[in-house]
Amino acid sequence: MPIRPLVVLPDPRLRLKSEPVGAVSDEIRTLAQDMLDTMYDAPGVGLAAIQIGMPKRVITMDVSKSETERNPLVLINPEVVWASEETRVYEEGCLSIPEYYEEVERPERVRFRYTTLDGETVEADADGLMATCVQHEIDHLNGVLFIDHLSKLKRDRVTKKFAKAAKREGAG
Ligand code: K1U
Ligand code: ZN
Repeated sequence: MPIRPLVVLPDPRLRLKSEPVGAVSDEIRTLAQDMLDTMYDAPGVGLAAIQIGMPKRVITMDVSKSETERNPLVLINPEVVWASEETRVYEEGCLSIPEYYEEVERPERVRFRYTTLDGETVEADADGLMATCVQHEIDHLNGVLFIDHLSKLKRDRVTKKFAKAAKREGAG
């Protein structure tokens, strides 16, 4: 299955609001498989479709600790339906902002609803890395990046660094 190139900051596609998926078609099944392959190859624990240039509300995740046993998840049209008042801080990374990590505060636990590849609507509860990851990925579907949760100073610094690198590569 093809590994797709990752969309990286400052690509404006990362700021798009992704479109809801209607019926689960073969096109969506292929997209989900390509996303899983791309996520495992990166490697990452999550991926949103826009990170491979597809503005559709699809995310993949695998937060299992084991390197030998995979637990792939495909979430279509995911939404948070409840979030705890308690928060936790976790050092996040993003495949679209390579090699940059910062602590982000988010709700500690969430309940989320999504459609499966079988077209079933389900709800699930998450805590720990799973809760952090599903919120990070749903943010991507709304054009929000984890750096938007940081101070303006930090956000501006990293944005400028990636803009400069892109300009150098373009000139190169
Ligand atoms: O959406 C993305 O950019 C993927 C991102 C998801 C994420 C990471 C950490 C906290 C919240 C969301 C990543 O997967 S970055 C890579 C990463 O965290 C990782 C890579 C290999 C092993 C373990 C973690
Ligand atoms: Zn990300």
